[in-house]
Amino acid sequence: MALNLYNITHSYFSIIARIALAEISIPYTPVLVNILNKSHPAQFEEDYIRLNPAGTVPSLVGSIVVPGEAQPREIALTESRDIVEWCFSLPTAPRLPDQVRDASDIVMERFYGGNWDYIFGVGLAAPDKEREALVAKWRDRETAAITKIEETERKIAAGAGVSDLEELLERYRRKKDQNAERIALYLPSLPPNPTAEFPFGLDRAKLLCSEFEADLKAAESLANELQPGVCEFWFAGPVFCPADVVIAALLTRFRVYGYEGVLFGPGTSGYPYLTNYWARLKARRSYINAVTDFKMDT
Ligand SMILES: N[C@@H](CCC(=O)N[C@@H](CS)C(=O)NCC(=O)O)C(=O)O
Repeated sequence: MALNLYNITHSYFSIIARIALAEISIPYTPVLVNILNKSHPAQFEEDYIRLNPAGTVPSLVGSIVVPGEAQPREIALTESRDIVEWCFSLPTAPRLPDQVRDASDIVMERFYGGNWDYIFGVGLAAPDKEREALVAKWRDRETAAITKIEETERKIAAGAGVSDLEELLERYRRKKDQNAERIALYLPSLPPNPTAEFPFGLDRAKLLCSEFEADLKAAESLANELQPGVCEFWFAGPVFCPADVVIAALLTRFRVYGYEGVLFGPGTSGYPYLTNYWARLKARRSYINAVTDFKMDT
């Protein structure tokens, strides 16, 4: 068995996994998990939740022949961050200078740590017109979880001889609770109640762009320090690294939400470093392969 990437085209975290895999030229078969199917969300299917206890995409599962290793490596990675780190840890990945690795780790921690969802996820994804859609999606997932909980409880009561039913039940309950927590946490501050610290939609995107502009200036300095005369730099210095993968996915979000023209279009010069960086990201082979040209058999 080779590697299967369970994912869906437009999911943020799936994009992260695909860019990382493409960047290190790791072959894989994309397998669709239709998390958007309202009546039968595929992340709730028993076989999928057995594979990924959190019932989320992406998951990277299978085996891979790694140069220099006698046996194929078996992997089952169910967190996008783990997938990125794993790709960049392979012997075929470029070696990252320590300072680049450190700078990249800081970006990764900002992106994934603590309240990432609030800063990079929901807050960005919730301009006024999306509020209802977002809430409806959470409610649909809650309903799906309840349906699966009831179905699994019935199977257990009927004495169905499947050994992992209790474990599956626990996973469905966790999914239901997570959804409820999300709704309780985010609903009160969704538009029309943004705060100055956490504005929504385009204002949030602008706040992030200002931060990224400063990050890129620092990356340019580091690139010049490590490789004097280097003409290209990435998010954490002279080498493309995990930080670039997550920022590429985030900037793709900006595009999906229609912010690209306002932020980076002709005549706008608010973020010259970021505008230039984004153009280079989009022209990169891994981005074209994983995002622009990505197609999956359904
Ligand atoms: N921590 C996970 C988060 C993955 C995640 O939330 N994926 C979303 C799609 S972008 C998902 O599968 N949502 C479906 C659900 O939560 O039921 C990772 O980084 O891989």
